[in-house]
Amino acid sequence: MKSPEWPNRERYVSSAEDATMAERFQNLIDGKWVDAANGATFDDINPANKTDVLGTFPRSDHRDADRAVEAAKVHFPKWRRVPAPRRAEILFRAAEILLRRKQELAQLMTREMGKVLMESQGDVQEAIDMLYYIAGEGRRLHGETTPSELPDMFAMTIRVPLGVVAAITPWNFPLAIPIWKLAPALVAGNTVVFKPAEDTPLMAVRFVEILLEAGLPPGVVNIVHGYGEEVGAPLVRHPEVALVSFTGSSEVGREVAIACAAEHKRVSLEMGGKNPILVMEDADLDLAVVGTIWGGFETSGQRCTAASRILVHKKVVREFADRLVTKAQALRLGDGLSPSTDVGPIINDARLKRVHGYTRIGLKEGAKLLCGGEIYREGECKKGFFYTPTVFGDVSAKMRIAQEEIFGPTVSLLPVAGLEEAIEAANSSRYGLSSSIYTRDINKAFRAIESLGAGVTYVNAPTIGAEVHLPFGGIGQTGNGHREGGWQVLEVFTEWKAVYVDYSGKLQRAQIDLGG
Ligand code: UN1
Repeated sequence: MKSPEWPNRERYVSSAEDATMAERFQNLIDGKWVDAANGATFDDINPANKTDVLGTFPRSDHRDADRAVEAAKVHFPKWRRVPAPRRAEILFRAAEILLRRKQELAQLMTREMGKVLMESQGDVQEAIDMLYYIAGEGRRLHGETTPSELPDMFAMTIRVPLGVVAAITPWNFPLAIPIWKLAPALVAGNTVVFKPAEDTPLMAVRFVEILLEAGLPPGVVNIVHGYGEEVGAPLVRHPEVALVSFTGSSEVGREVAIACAAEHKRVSLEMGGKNPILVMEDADLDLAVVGTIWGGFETSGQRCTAASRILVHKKVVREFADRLVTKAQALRLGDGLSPSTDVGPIINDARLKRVHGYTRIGLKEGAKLLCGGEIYREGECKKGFFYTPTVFGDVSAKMRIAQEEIFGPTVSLLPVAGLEEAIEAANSSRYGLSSSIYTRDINKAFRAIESLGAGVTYVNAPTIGAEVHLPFGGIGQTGNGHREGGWQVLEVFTEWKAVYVDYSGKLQRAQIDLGG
């Protein structure tokens, strides 16, 4: 079978001096912390200060993936027999530990991936919320009962686990997204091989340590660190992996899906977004501006839910643009641990260059750069990967900057003549994750709710901030029909089994005995 073509990325390699100071971390396989089979390592770098190395981590390959899957497979029969309420108690206890350690973990998260402390606190809180919510499912995991067409026959459905789950997670929500996957996987009785993003391996280690402290038996969750093309790809292809749950780019997601198709395995994909905000002529413009700032520039725009296309009614577009630019220019870039920082760095140098590349593309396409558009190297920022919050005006729906996911602090303004045109432009994207409309007109709001092609729609609120007990996911090239969050996530991590119990004591033939 052709191996997936995982995109190669440039990576920052620290000097030998940095590396000797850094703590050395390991994979977790069958309850034991171990090096990669090949002994190779990579560095975990603070994007606000590239001389700050958080640790070195194993650069695993297919041998480590094999071992981790083998361990998860061995522990599956025992783990699935632990009653679901007991499995859930472990998640509940993990939530309690996270709550106690929230500040410390948030600080570490900011150091590891850059977003401002308040947002890291939000990430840890989202993880806590999900653990509590899914822990409740331990006493539900509902199936159904339904009448049989035959007498003395009991019919019901139950949920059963799938087996070994591979969880491949991104760096932008280093705790919340792994927990979106691991919590439902575990409550349902699956065992896990967890491949965290190579940009945030330390948060993954801390989280799994907490699960162990909360009482998770060894071998139920295994971690393999490393790069997608080296350890992610063999993990996805491994025949003993029953389900792959992946969050990342649409390009890699496609390769994951193709590899899963070859083995007929279930795959849940959560991928890109190009999320629109519609600003109608009757909108509260101040509210729409602060919503755009929050949705477009938080996490430096590095969210799959980030607002990146703002479709503004022509009558108010100039005023909206002026207010937005004033606010965007006032945002202070810096280390996310500093209380004066509004926007932190981009995750790494390759991503920074990519974001800047889109500014060049926008200019070439004829969009008007209203602010930002620069790699920022002032003062302390010269040690990291910073990009100035960027607003493009006069953007049309077909331009690449209005179609492609930039995953950076770049917002495009598209003037529109009214609601119908705004909806049409919004839906001209290949993605469909989040969406929003600012209006005071209830009719327009409901028209948008009904018509926007997205898995999530907000009214008078930005595109980010989904809560854990509602289904999260998108249409088009954002996903493949599955949802995370809500009870709906259980549809990913369980199989349905239909059960018939015949208490008649004789052979009963459905469709035949009672047929006319
Ligand atoms: C993501 O960007 O990958 O709604 C997830 C939000 C967050 C989750 C974002 N709760 O923005």
